[in-house]
Amino acid sequence: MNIERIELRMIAMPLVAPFETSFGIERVEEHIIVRVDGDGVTGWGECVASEGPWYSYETNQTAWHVLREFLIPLFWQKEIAAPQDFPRVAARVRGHNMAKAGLEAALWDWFAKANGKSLAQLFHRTQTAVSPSTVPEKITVGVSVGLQATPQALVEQVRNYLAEGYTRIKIKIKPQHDLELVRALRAEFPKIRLQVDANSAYTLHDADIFRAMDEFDLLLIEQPLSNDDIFQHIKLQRELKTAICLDESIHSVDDADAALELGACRIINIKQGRVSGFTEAIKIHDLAAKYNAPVWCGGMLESGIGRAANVALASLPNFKLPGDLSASRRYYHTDIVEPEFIVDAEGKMRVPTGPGIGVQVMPRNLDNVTLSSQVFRKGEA
Ligand code: OSB
Ligand code: MG
Repeated sequence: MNIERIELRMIAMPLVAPFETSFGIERVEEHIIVRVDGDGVTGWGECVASEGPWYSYETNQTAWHVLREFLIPLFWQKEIAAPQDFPRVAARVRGHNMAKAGLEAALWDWFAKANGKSLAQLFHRTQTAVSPSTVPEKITVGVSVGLQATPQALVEQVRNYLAEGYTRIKIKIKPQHDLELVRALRAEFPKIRLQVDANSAYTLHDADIFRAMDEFDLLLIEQPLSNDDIFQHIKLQRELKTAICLDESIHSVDDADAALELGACRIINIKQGRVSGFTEAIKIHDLAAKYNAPVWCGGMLESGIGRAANVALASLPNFKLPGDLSASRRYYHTDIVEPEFIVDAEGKMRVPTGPGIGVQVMPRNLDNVTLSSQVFRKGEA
């Protein structure tokens, strides 16, 4: 891969509405955008770390530091032929999966464009769960709804999303704001596809709460217990009819193997950033298929750059459940790519077909949200 220039940009994009989870409230999304250039081709990637170490230990500052001081210099040192080779180079750095994934994503976009393929086509060629697999025109998507001031406000918010076409609703829960929310939603919408996400806010002492959820026919319960845990989730899953889905606990295909074989979960939320990139994400997708375990694509409130690549990933055959991939306007008034992502009346989203991420980065829009930037050139480090 003949890349000569890498640019990092810190961007800040105000959300259309605050997004509250058990670990805090986000009002403005700060992410790092990675741009790689070579042979007249530009690749874009988004690093999904955020301002604070709340969802994971990584922050934008640690990701920038690890990219600048370690990952970019390692990348210049080792010649690689394809994005799948990057994890071997990056493995010298322990952890910092989001930093790794940000650069890998830009390499995937660059490589796909250099080969005149869409990311979805490339991912389909890479996966081994079903072969050969073909890229669908559209995928079914869902929406992740943050904690609201009251159960009534949540019901109204969900009603609006259902009216927009979404056919799968995920709500955030936290201690004292759990069963009553599920009960209120089920009273109003008995048939919808509904799931909950606790973002690690509970312990095994709360098992009764999750046992009580069994009667509400949820698709899954996402990450109820501690963020790196497998063992306690095994104990909880044994007690429940409802499937546990792990998010925060899965950092690699090896974690996924342990969790699925030991029964810590039956479903996995795949976020490329959390697992160090699309290469590892596809490995988890393939492994889960061997266990007959469905996966779905998580989101980190990405801009259109990250969303485009996630939609391509979510088009793979074992993404059997709708992902947290919502319309651009659910997150931002103005995105940095065109065209914006839209959800149709059936709750589906088009998979981009153009080269690479298949959407155009708008330079003016990007400049408008850029807080700082730094350029790195081959031979300079
Ligand atoms: O746990 O899935 C999560 C957003 C930030 C951090 C963690 C999570 C989320 C979401 C939003 O649920 C999903 C989206 O991008 O729509
Ligand atoms: Mg989650």
